Amino acid sequence: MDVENANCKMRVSQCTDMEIIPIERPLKITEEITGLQRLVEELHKVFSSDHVNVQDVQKLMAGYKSNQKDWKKYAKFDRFRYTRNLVDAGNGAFNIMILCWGPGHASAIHDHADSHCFMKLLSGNLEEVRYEWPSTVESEVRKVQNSRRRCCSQSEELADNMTDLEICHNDSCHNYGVKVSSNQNGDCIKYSDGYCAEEMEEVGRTRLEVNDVCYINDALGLHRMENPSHVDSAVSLHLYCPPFDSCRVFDARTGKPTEVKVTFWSMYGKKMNRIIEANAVADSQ
Ligand code: CSS
Ligand code: FE2
Repeated sequence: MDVENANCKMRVSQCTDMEIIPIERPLKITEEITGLQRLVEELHKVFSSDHVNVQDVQKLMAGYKSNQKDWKKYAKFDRFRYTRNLVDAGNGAFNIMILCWGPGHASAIHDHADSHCFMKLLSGNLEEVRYEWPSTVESEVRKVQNSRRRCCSQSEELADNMTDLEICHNDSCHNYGVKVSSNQNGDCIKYSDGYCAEEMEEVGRTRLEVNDVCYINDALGLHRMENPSHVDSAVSLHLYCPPFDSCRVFDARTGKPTEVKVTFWSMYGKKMNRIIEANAVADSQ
């Protein structure tokens, strides 16, 4: 099974047979779906079954042709940073939301909390920048892969050959005695809080055009999104399954992760003032 047939009803780390074949090219429109409302209805139908192929979700999202009339009630901007605006809570199986990016707005480098992330550009321009995981940080998916490897004597060799890791010799570092990838001098650099720093490696850039759909999960890497325009805003449609309310962001210079809560700027077209209010609206849906 490859990524396209992976079951996105399940967390990425639980997709047992998923081969990591990145779907790099943004997907273009094939079959047309009229209106965002129809798209949401179709997604509900697909997600009512136990197995949902990644590719089926991509195709549905690609089939919707962006029309501002459909989504402008959700497109609420902030001057200072990008906003997340909930469109539909997918009966608990997925979240669909509209993200609004002012000129120059960008996300931090982040993971996707072991969920599947689908993204479609609705207006403007967005650039996706991909990164490798820092070797000092483990994703759920890597933990599961490693524990499967350890149980399988045949693959013992594979685990050792995976990367050229060095043992950290900093005895006050939390990675002491652990294999980490070293910098060019073969050192594991220690910062004041004892964290072994490792500059994050950019591995690719993709410029999205309106209506393009792309996909990422933690097995494929990390990314950050950026609106490269200093003049125009951008709007994107995101589907996450299973939904998540926190993820990790990473410092590009050191690879250090920080767990952050993700919140909604508006829900169902209504601006949120406080988190308490957001919970009240969610409960009433
Ligand atoms: N994952 C980010 C947006 S880029 S996919 C978020 O949900 O805020
Ligand atoms: Fe993301």
